[in-house]
Amino acid sequence: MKKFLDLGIQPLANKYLVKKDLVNNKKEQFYHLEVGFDSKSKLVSIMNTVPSPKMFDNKYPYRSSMSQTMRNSFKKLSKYIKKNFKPNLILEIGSNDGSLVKNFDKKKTICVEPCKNLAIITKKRGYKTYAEYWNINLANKIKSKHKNIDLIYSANTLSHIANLNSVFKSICHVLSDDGILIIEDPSLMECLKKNAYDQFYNEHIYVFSLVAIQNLIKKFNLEVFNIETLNTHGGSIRYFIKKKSNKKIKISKSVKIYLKKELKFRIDKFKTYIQFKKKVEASKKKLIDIFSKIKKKNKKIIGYGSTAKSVTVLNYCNIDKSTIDYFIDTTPDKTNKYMPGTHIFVKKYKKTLLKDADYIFLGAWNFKKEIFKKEKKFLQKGGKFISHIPKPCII
Ligand code: JHZ
Repeated sequence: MKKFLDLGIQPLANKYLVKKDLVNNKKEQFYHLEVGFDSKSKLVSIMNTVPSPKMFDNKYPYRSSMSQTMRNSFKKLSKYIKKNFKPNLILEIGSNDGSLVKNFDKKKTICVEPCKNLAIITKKRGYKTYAEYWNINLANKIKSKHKNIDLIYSANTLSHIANLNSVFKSICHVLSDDGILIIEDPSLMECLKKNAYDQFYNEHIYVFSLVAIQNLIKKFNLEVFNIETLNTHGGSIRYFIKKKSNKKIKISKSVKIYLKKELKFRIDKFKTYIQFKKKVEASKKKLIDIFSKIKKKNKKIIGYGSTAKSVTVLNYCNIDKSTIDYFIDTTPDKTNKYMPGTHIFVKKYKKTLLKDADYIFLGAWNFKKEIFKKEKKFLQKGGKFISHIPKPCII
């Protein structure tokens, strides 16, 4: 693993603090966020990992159902799965608050979600839910209780697990021979193109490319047979994977096409990452410059969407509550709390709060379209957003 980027000392991106923590001067956990490239496997990953139980516990705040974009994306996918694969039994790894499984029959769906506060949601809705981490022990347990799992789905989860060999071994163990594995995670090429360095934080241990996924899964006699590119989370890839022994499914042209694009982009070369690092450092300077010019004019800035990504940006660029008064967010477990590291307060989203601001920092830049539609009036009245993607600018 060769290091190419240093994003400084960072707090855990989803560890929100309450007032008592600040009063008692509670010690937050920090880690050094460095990103590296493995020239053999072509994997890009953070270099200092945090143990899963420290990140995914019984207070995990992120909920995938908080955006219309994600709800629509899951609904569309569920229709596609039903039509094309007609699965007997679906297993979702990292089911979060059930935004995908709610589109499927309770009797035909199994959830795996280690965050107990989220697992309880799908359990209460009647879905069989294992509130455990995905590993071979759990795979054994599931295999002994459920037969013929022919579809496994996992969105924005596998990139959060350090031991990928254990991940794929466990998947192969439970997936039927003619079963399908669908995984979905941010695309490395999109991340590099958009200069989205904030895709790196303690939970995003990996940002995958097709090249790296292919290298990883071939050891397990798995192969990608189709690729879909998505606009979600700043540009994601949906990989459709099968066992090599299953000859009934043909490999779609989409795989070769995407691979060609990645290689043309030189995703497999260390030099590409050195160029990225330079762009990231320039982006930091520019963003700090934009903020300081606005503050010199005594204007008020608030943040919109208290994302894990914005925790990376704010801590990397040393932007704190002297610059951003507060954030607004719709997530119940983030509001009335303080953001990790910077301790910027998060208020419950209310449209009227926007009137209060001269500028809004777009923490949830990946939902720009949805948010701009929702806040049309603010924009029409001359309200300005600040975004750091793809380049720091005022919109
Ligand atoms: P969003 C999380 O990352 C963490 P984050 C995790 N590690 C991961 O991989 C991705 O998700 C998938 C709010 N919001 O999805 C809700 C509004 O307030 O970009 C969320 O707090 N109003 C699991 O945190 C945040 O913005 C809105 O209208 O970077 C969006 O977070 C909308 C649309 C969102 O993920």
